[in-house]
Amino acid sequence: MTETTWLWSGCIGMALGAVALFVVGKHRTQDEEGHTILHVIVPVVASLSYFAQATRQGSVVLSDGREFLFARYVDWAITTPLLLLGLTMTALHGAHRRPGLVAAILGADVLMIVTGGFYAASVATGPKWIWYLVSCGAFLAVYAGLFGPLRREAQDRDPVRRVEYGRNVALLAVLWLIYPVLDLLGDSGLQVWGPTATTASITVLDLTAKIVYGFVILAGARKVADHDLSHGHVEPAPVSTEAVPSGADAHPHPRASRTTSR
Ligand code: RET
Repeated sequence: MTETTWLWSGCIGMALGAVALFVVGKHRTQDEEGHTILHVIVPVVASLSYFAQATRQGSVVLSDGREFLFARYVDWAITTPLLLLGLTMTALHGAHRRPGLVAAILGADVLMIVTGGFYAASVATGPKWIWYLVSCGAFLAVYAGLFGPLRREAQDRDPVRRVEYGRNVALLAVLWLIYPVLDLLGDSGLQVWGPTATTASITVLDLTAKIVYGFVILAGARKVADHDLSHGHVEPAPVSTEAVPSGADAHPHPRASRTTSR
């Protein structure tokens, strides 16, 4: 298969995956609705990025003759924060809690992708490896957030959420670890293999990290929603939540929140 065929496979695979995730996704609670929306948007963005790459609108030829597929990094800059947002929603029972922590994890992630893009676009060797190291530093900061404070938050929640978070973060961490290795060995880095092999392996990995991972998350979100609904402490998705003062219980019983006096 040529590089372009791989790119078209990514475009079509992501589009079909988005439709499948949309069909299986449910909206019974705000949490479940949030996960469904996130895991449909992610492959839609990726499909468009693969379209741009396949039609050569999402790439430029660098002065050393390599092709820099910048649409790949634009895709990752949008989709990786969305995937992490899903994890924070599970750990925090809604991403509105600890906004500073959520912003730190998502901010480090965007920094990782942007500096990774500069690495891939570098022609001069010195700056290239500095960008790579900075990107890896930001990657470590993301992992520190996920396995430190966010995991502690998940452990303080109900057993269903705790198990969901543990499984999801482990799967995400393993899949994401492969990206810097592939990009290092590919044509942006040590050039152990060429552009076609790089694109082929990244396409397969992307489909796994977005579509397969999306199915796993939506199945888990269904279990969490079943648990929440059976305990009766969630509001249905279309009902808006009331503002919660800092430090107050963010999930009072629906009836209790209605009787709160001003
Ligand atoms: C780069 C190269 C520089 C060093 C590091 C990288 C990490 C990239 C990652 C990408 C994840 C992408 C996903 C996309 C699909 O959903 C930029 C390759 C650390 C972790 C999950």
